[in-house]
Amino acid sequence: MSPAERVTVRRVVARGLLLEPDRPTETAAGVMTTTPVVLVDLETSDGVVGRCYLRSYTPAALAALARLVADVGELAEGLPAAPGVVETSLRARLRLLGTSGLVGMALAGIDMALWDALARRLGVPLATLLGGEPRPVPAYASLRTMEPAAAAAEAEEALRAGFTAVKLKVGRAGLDADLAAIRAVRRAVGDSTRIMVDYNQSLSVPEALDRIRVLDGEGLYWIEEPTRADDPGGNARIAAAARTAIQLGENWSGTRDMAASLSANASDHATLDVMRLGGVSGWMRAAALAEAAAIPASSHAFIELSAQLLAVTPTGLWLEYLDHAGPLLLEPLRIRDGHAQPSRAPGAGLDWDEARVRHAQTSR
Ligand code: SMN
Ligand code: MG
Repeated sequence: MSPAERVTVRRVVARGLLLEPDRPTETAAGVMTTTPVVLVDLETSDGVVGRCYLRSYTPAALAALARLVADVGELAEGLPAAPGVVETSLRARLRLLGTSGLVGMALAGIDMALWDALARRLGVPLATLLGGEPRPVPAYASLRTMEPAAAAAEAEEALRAGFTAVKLKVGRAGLDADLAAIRAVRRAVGDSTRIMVDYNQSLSVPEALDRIRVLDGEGLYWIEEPTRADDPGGNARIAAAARTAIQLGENWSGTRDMAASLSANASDHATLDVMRLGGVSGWMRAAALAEAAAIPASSHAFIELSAQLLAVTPTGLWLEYLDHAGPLLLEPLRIRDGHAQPSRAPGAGLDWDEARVRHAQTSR
């Protein structure tokens, strides 16, 4: 039996934190003034600790997600610390409950932490363990504000930080409001900067078809989630009618959702969310689907892990820079010349600044 096989899962510790970012994140689906995250520490029998974090999107689900990670983690205790073995075992034991939603997120957290532990044990960055190398990855700045003047100012900040592409959230009001924000950002960044927009599923298909006739004249790089993410047919109608590329994927719960969307030709780009897809294991399966479909794959949030994973994604394109856990890290992800610089330390670069974690725990 190899040393890696002798190593087992000793315990999983989950800590729920409600972070207060320096500015809220505004979307057509609402304003997020806090960032609910679950820190996952997975200890193995040889003392190596794999780490990751999850997001529950709303404080209402934070305690439940943290508890699920801890309880599902108990089911993994004693199993070989091998992601594939643990995933197979846990999915089998949770089959009657179902493994989407919060359960899927908890399973993804355990998978991410196991892969981190594996890379730490072998002393290599995750990208290296997966057969690549931690190379710089082009990144776009995901703007948090939607109001025209504020978004324009934030976009200028992004350019000063070296980004060459920005994403603007739209869809909270009518087309005129969308255009006012798009044109304010365009004036701020000029014609050489790429502008993506994100509707966060806020439009009906007819409304999306109507707006896109005008948006096609705005020189946008992509239009993200114009309508419900669980309507591949509706998105396919929009993608067929639009001249601008359509982006989908952050809400694919696993690779079955992704396969259904790809077979419906629902989008021109794919967004990969490492938590929703089922962790590193799910991402690698999704990356293979994207290659088979010859569709560009960009990341959603989870910037540190995504920077490692995009380095080994055949059709990998953009990293979405939307930082959530950076204030808790000893080494936040660095951006240079518009590129994310994946950690070259063993694992995925997620080491907590425990003093800041404690402060975050007490400051609520
Ligand atoms: C988004 C989703 C959830 C929270 C913040 C932002 C947005 C994105 O859809 O693509 O970042
Ligand atoms: Mg989005």
